[in-house]
Amino acid sequence: GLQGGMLYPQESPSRECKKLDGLWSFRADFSDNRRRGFEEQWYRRPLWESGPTVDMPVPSSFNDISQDWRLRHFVGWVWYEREVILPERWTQDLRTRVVLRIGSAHSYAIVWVNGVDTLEHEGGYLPFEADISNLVQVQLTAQTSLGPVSDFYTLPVGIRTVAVTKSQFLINGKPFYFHGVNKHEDADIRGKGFDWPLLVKDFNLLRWLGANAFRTSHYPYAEEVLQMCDRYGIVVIDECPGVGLALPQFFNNVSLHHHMQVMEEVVRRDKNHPAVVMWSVANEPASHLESAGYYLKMVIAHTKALDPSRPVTFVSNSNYAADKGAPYVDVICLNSYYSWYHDYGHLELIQLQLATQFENWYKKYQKPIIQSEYGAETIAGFHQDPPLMFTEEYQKSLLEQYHLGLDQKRRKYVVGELIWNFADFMTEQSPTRVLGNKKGIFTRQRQPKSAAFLLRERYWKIANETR
Ligand code: BDP
Repeated sequence: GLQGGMLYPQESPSRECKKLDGLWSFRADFSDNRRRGFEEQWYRRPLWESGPTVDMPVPSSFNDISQDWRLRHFVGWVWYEREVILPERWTQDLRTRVVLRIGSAHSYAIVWVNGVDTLEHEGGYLPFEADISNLVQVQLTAQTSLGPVSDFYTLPVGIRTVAVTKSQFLINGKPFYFHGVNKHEDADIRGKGFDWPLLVKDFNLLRWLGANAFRTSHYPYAEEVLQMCDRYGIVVIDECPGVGLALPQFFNNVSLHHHMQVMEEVVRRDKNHPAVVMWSVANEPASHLESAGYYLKMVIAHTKALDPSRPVTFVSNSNYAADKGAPYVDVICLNSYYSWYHDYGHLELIQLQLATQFENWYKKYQKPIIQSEYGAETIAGFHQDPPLMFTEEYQKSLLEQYHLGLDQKRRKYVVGELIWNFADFMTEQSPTRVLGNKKGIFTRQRQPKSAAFLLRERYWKIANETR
C-alpha cells in the first residue's frame, strides 16, 4: 500500500506556505560531458561563483525564454539556484516542521539545501518533498549569538547623477543617448497581468536589440519591472497614467488635484530606483490650449517639488509654435508619425519634416529633445516592394528615413529615440487598428518583424560608439 500521502500545500490556521516562484539564477552546463557542475561541485557555493548565470523565471520552460539558440535546443543538466529567507518562526521554533516541496521538475532533479543533497526525483511532472526542518533549524543555532532585530528590510542601492543642459542629457556627468522603446504591459491571454516569464523574455529581447532605455507608456509599470531595470542597467522614463487629456474640459481643478495626487503616488513608489531618470507627467495632452499650459505648469512644478533630483517632462504631439507646456519641461519629448497618419507613402518627406520639427523646437526652447514616438502599423508577414503601408518593407523604410533624420541632429541636441512600439498590443477596435495596434517591431507573441533586425543593428552601433 501507499506509504503516507502527499497533500497539496494549503494554508490553514496551522500551516503556512512560502512560494518559491519568481526569478532564479540559472546556468546550463554546456561542457562536453554535461557534468562539469558535478565535477566542480557547483552546489557548494553560490552559483555565480563558478561562472556566469542568467535570470530564469520559475515556473517556465527555459527553452522558450532565451534568445540564445543553444538554450533553445539544450538537453542536459541545468542548474537553478535561489536564496530563500525563512520567517524566524520557522527556523527558531523547533516544533515547526518545514517541508520543501517541488511541484514538478524535469526530468531528473537533485535538490541541495545549503549544499546538502536533500532530494532526488526522476521522471518530471509529479511532486516530491522532504522534511528540511533539521537543515534550516540547525543553521540557526550557529547564529544564536545575534542581537534581536524587530524588522529587516534590504534595498539594493545604485548611485548615479542625472542632469540636463540646454543640449544634453547627462548621466554621471556623461552625455546619454536614449536608444530604446516604448512598451506596454500587454500580452496574449494575460493582458496586463504581471508575469515573470513574459518579463524575462522582454528583457532578453531588449538586450538582443541593444536597447538602453524605455518609457513606461502610458502608466507606471509593475515594480518588478523597475527592479529588473535597476539590475540590467536599463534607463527608464517613468510615465504616469496621464494619457488621453485631449479635450478642453479635462483641464480643470478637480483633474489637476487628482493628477498631482497620482504624481505623488508614482514618485513615492519609484523614487528609490536608480534606473528611473525622468518623470513624464502626461502623454499627448492638448497642450496647445491655454488651460493645458497652466495645468501642466502646476503638475510639473508639483512633481519637481516632490523630487528635485530628477528632470520632468511630458510627451507632446503639438506644434512648436502652439505648445503651451514646453516652457516648463526639462527635456522636450516629441511624438510624430510622418508618412503614417498623413502623407501616406511619402517616405521621401520624412527627413525634411523631421529636420524642420527639430530645428523649430530647438530654436524656440534651447532644450534637449527626445523623439519619444515614431513608427508604422505593420502586419507581420505582409510584404510588398516597392513598400506599401502595413507591410514589413514599409515599416523598415520608414524607420530608415527617420534614422537618417535623427542622425543629422544626434549628438547636437537630440538626445534620444524611442520606437513606437516594442511589441504589438491590443486596443479597442477602430478602422486604424487591425486586431489591435500593430506598430510593434515584435509581434504580440514577441517574434521579430524585419524592422527589429534593422533597429538591432542601429542600437548596437550606437551603443558601441558611446561605449
Ligand atoms: C500616439 C499615442 C500612442 C498610440 C500611437 C499610435 O501616444 O499611445 O498608440 O499614437 O497611434 O499618438 O500608434
